[in-house]
Amino acid sequence: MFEFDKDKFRSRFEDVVTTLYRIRPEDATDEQKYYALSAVVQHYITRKWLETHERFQEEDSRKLYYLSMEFLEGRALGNNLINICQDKRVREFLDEMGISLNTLEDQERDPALGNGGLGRLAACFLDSLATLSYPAYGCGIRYKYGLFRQKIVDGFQVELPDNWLKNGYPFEIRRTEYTCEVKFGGYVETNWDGERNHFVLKNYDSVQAVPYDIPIVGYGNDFVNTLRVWDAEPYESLDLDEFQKGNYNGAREKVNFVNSITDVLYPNDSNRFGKELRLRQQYFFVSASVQTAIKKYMQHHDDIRGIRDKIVFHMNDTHPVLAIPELMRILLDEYGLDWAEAWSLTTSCCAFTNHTIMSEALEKWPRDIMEEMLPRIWQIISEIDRRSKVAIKERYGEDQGKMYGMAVIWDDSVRMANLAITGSYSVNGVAAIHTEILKKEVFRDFYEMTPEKFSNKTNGVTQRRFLLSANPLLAEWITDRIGSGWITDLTQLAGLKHLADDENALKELAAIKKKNKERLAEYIYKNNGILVNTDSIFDVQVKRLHEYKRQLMNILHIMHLYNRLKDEPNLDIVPHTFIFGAKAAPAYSRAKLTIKLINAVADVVNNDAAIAEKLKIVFIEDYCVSNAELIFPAAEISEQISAASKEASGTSNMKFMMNGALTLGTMDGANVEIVEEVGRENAFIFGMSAEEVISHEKAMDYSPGDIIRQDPSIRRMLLQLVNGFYSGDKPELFRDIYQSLVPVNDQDGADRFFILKDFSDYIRAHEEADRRYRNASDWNRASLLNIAGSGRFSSDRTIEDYVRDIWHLKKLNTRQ
Ligand code: 26W
Repeated sequence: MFEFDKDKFRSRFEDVVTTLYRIRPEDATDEQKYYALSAVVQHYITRKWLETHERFQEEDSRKLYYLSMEFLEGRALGNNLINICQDKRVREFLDEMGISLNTLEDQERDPALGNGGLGRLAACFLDSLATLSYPAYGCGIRYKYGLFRQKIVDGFQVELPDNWLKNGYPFEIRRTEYTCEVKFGGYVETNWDGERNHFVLKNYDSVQAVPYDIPIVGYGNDFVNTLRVWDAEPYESLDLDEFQKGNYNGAREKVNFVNSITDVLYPNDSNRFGKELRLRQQYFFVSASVQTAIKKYMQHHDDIRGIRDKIVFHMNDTHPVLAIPELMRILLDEYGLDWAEAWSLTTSCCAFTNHTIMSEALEKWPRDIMEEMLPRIWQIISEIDRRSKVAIKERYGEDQGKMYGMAVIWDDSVRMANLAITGSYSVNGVAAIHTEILKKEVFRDFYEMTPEKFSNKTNGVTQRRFLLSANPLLAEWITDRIGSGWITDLTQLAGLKHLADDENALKELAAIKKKNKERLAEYIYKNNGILVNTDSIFDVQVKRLHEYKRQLMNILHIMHLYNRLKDEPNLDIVPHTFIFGAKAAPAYSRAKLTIKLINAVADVVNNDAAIAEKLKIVFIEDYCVSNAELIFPAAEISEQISAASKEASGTSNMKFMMNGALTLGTMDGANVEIVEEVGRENAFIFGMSAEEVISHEKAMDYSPGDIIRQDPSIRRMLLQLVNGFYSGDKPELFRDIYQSLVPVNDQDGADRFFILKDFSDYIRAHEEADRRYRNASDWNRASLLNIAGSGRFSSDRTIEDYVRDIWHLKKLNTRQ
């Protein structure tokens, strides 16, 4: 195993400081030292990266192209040092130079090229693919601005641009030699050559797709895969004619138009929006990725038909689904295959994962936008639609229901999920209950027609980042007890189960949790100016703000508890610190209002001396991957409280579990499988089941009217939303939230996500947690059993499932 040599490391580090900044090392700022250290690490990584790719060629291995609009990677320096197993040595070397590695790591801006679950899952997958030595490429977009930075101003979310590339990103390499052309607009000319039609795009706009490669380092195996993110550049950086005419804006117009394609990540994570630029982003990176994959293949092969054995394109939700018609275009128009052969190749190379059942998230693109922007792609989609309708008719005759259910084009809009399933050999959900809902509800017709395509692949998360790196105290404790095998085989955590009755071990575990709570308390004091009691229960809900995730139910419960405390100041509850972290899509006003409500309640409760510190509420600003790594190790209760059937899987639930927090949640998404692993006695489960929720939705027979009428404490709590209790001289501020819950009549669909229906059971679950927490060894025992039971939720297991059933990749062992 290679090891950094102290002196070599020091001289290289100091050389780089001087080379990059023409200053003496001792004069460098922390940020400059961060860049220099990153360059030293990148220097080492690129050699292994090159070797890995030379092996790819030699082995002619089957490769995965994971197409995703989002990769929420988080900081790279610390993770890369850990994965090349040099973190401890480098920390020592720097210590001797009077430099703190943590301080340098804190200089790095999170590459926040994603919104939430889908983007972070893609990042965990890349870490596992590299650690398991599978040849794979992440394919995405190099957004100049990632997910907005969140500032809380007077309790309200304010969005700030995330100019993460301001001072450059030390782990990317611009690969100009792989630049390719992406065509937009124009029209299709059809030429008959006596035998077949040739489709030629004319009068189109060309955009240069320039790739930037980011190394994805495997843990301890010197295996380095590539995340390739594409940037859009104009062929002409200035329109001289316009310039000569003095039309300076005109001269830059085209340039700006092209550059804007990759300017910014759309900050919506569960509701579509028909913005043309979004479609342009989707086609841009998909076309560049598919073209390059085919070009790379044909450099080492002479028969395009062999791609079925050597290439698999995996589509991370519907956003990259234009890969299907794009591959068809290349096979038909550039390789002259006939439709049947091209289709058979395409459908054997494409696979699709669905991540949500929320109807508002299922993408549909109007014909006019698609046809004008992508005339050839539109033609191919139309032909795919025509042929699939013929097949459906052959199979089911004049069954309009089936036709409507599976049509790719309907009412002049392209249903991207139907295109995905029609054009893929594999379709999977991301947790057992979610996949069952896809089969029985959302994609029922497709499942009936092609059941063999469907499978479940329960999500997972990488323990390298979310345990080894985020929670070094626990990682060391585990390694001391069962060795370090868990780092690449998390199922070995089961070896901790026998400690469940070892009081001494449980005390050590509690001490580690306490230290992590103190670390988070320090962060909260620094950023929020709030002093939290580290002997209180740390009860955490961190995820995107969305009504179906029911952060509103969480804050309503706190309001309800506060009312009880005001009525009975001596109410015997364990001191509680409720911690929230959540970004709301900028256009999602009710989500933003919920953030304001959480902060408004916090202001009142946190400044109420009468309740004697029994309750504290903290809203962590700008929730992202790097502060998440501080939060999971400190948590004791993991709030996973979505209305059952709505959360496809969840992944924060897994990160909390492997850090010893107990799940308080509904039987939704992967919570179901977490409970299967640890038993209901080591979690706090409440609320309706997915079946109950779905049947109420179908019957449209739920209204919270009775619940409100029968429970004065509920009425009191709801009235506080509109009587100024939390909004002072703006009593109407939270009216919209009040109206979303309180029906005008029993048919108006109030309380869409059944908050009031599940409320009393939610209170019961919290009271049970309060009771259990008082018995420290019982709690620590449950905490240990959650850690020990988390093995299944490693993304390594998930990747092995995908490889076994869908991708059929072979490991490529580099180490000689
Ligand atoms: C069109 C706008 C848009 C953007 C992103 C719609 C939908 C999305 C994503 C699919 C939303 C998302 O992140 N889904 C989450 O994916 C996680 C990874 O599988 C799951 O764990 C979460 O349950 C799911 O909400």
